[in-house]
Amino acid sequence: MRLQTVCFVIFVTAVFGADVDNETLVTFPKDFKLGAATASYQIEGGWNEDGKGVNIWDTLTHERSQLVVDKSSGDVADDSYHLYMEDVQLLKNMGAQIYRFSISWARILPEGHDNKVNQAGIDYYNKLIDALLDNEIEPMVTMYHWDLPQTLQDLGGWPNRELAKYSENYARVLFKNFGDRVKLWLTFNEPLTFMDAYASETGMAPSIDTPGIGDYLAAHTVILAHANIYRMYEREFKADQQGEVGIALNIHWCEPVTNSTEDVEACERYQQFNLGIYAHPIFSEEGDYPSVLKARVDANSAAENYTTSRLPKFTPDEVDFIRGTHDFLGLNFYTAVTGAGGVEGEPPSRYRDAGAIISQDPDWPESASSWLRVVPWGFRKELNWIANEYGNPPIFITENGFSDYGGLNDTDRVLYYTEHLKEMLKAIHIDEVNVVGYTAWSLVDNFEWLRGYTERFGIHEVNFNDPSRPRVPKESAKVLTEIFKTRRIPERFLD
Ligand code: GBH
Repeated sequence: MRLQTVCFVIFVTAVFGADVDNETLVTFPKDFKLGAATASYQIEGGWNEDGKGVNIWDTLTHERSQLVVDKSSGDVADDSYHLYMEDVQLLKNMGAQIYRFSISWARILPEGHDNKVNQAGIDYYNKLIDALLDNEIEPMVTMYHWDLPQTLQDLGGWPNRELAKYSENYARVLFKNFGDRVKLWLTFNEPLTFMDAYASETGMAPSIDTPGIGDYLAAHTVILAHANIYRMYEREFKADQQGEVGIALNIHWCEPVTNSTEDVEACERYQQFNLGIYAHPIFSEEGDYPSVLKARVDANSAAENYTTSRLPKFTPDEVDFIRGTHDFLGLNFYTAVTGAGGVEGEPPSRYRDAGAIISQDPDWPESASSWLRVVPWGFRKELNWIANEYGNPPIFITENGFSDYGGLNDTDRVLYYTEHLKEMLKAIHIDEVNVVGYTAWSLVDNFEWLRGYTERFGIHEVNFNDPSRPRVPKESAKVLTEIFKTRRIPERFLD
């Protein structure tokens, strides 16, 4: 940020920031959008119905089911392929303004390529989108939430750079068919998570063990794919459709274990290696990967006797092409970690390249998920870090949520939501971070990837033993309903 801007921001904050009254502080801004989120493979089922092609999660759950803790699959899941009207009804009951869902690539393009479009897939999403709009719920569409068509995996998956072109062709089919009604698009969900699917043979699909190499190749293709899609929308659709295109990135806040320079810098590197790897090329003014990422991967590669760096390079033209390809930043925020200076992890690996010892504070409250502890203040800090690093872009909270082992009386989840929303409102009203919307993860209990149906993130309970998959509101759904309808944090949750 330029010095003038910094001074202006300090001045504005000093004059207005401190002056937020208590009522404003717990109230959502007028245009702020509230709703809930899901993803295709986690809820749809209908895995082989009406011409859908096979994707990498079908393959993993069918052929390597030992990787899923309860050996379950998304074959039926919440059966939203048939029961989508029930999902719409839940959203309507809650007073949700927006629903974030994802489209199954292989349901639209069974073989991954755009030569063959599956009309039944188009019809399904048309029905869902129309039902949402009939109920005044805005659709927000994720184009890719991890369910890659198997045919494209057979070509190498994301490390194959041709996928940047195939993604653009897929996205064009979506804009053509749905862009008249869908105005909010996310190209990718959590590329940080699915790049890791190329760093371990027991990780998410496709579970390929090429750490420190395949994961960086995947990231590189995804960034190019995102930019291709954004630029193609600009050229071919934007004037007509007037929509917005973003990307959903995930990050944990990193709290340095001490305030020593080593620990503070370790957390800074953590942010750059996990968020900056995607956000810097797209959202920063200078573009390209963060310099600390380039320097460290290049140096480690040389030290490990690789002639060329394990981190692919963008050409100057590519840097310019990618820079600025955003209308907003989607943020999935769940938890925090602690960071200390030091190097651990096997060479080669992204974890080792980052040069930070990452852990969690045992005092932070737990959830059912090993990685998720409850650290609401980390949310406010992360939002400020992003606003400061990338010039305060519009941020849409695309995911935020808590896991337990099930049950309607989910007091811990209620507390998770109210505390995180309060921290987010402080970031908005006191820190003037430009947060524009929030979708809770998740509308319904669903297939939690390698954790199967054991860890529950839903605000509605689903009985997966009942063929009719009944959805029942948990306490958290009731509290969020109250929040969505009153557009403020209820008095009883304020201290
Ligand atoms: C999101 O990922 C996903 O977008 C969503 O589909 C998912 O259901 C939701 O969160 C809840 O998990 O098992 O210790 O190896 C959140 C980021 C990245 C968290 C991968 C879990 C695996 C940790 N996730 N991570 S571990």
